[in-house]
Amino acid sequence: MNRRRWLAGALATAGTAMLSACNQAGTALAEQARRMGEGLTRRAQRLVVPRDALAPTYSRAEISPDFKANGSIDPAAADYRALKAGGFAGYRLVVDGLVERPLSLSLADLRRRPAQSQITKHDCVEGWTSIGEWTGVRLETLLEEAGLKPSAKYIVFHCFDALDQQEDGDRYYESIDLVDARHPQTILAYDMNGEVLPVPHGAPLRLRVERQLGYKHAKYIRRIEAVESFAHLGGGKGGYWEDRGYEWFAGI
Ligand SMILES: Nc1nc2c(c(=O)[nH]1)N[C@H]1C(S)=C(S)[C@@H](COP(=O)(O)O)O[C@H]1N2
Ligand SMILES: [Mo]
Repeated sequence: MNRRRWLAGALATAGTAMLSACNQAGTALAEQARRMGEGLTRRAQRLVVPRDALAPTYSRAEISPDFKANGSIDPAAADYRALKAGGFAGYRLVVDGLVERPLSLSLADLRRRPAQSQITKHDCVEGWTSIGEWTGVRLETLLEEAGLKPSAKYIVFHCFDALDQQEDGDRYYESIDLVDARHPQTILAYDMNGEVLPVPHGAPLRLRVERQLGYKHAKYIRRIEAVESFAHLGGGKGGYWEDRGYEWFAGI
């Protein structure tokens, strides 16, 4: 965190210095440096706002007509395909691990719990954003019901999909800490833009963790596990993309 903030500040300063040095010439390079500094400064500013601050929300009119679907868009796993063929009637969300009362909930069960909607901007590291409306149940509601044990430190999301679409491929997973898990905008979404969540966007259930970059928003969730450490899962870095070099903390 500190190193990143320092780097952002240093680059922003370099950008400004370059801008004044090239002021006369007004080169495209200086303009590029200035814009780069601005982008980094904005991210650095958002990183210093309190972790529980709300992500910005938008109006219905601002919803993207063509929200991009990214990563897995139609999992090939046999268990997923069987559930999809049955309209997800047989789907159960399992909540287990370091909890007092493990849960197994159907989509109807989830829809019976208090619903929350939010219109937010999704921010992917690949450099695109889209605005969408998400409706679902707060993760905190389910964690309260299950009763976290005091040793629980992280919440892990186990997904149905493997990006290589192989039955024995590494399945997507993600993890967040309890600050993000309890954040008021952290929901398990079953609807998108007022319709049932479509398969390309993670049907039947996906995470929205609005203060984090796109890859933290696990789609196709099959199981939520409370853990003390994620060192024993996958490559040990806390997520599918983290195991391949992405940062675990992707706060925005
Ligand atoms: N299970 C699963 N979740 C995932 C992914 C994925 O490939 N599989 N891709 C991630 C990435 S990189 C992004 S940007 C978002 C894309 O969500 P979208 O398809 O609704 O745009 O999902 C994230 N969650
Ligand atoms: Mo992404």
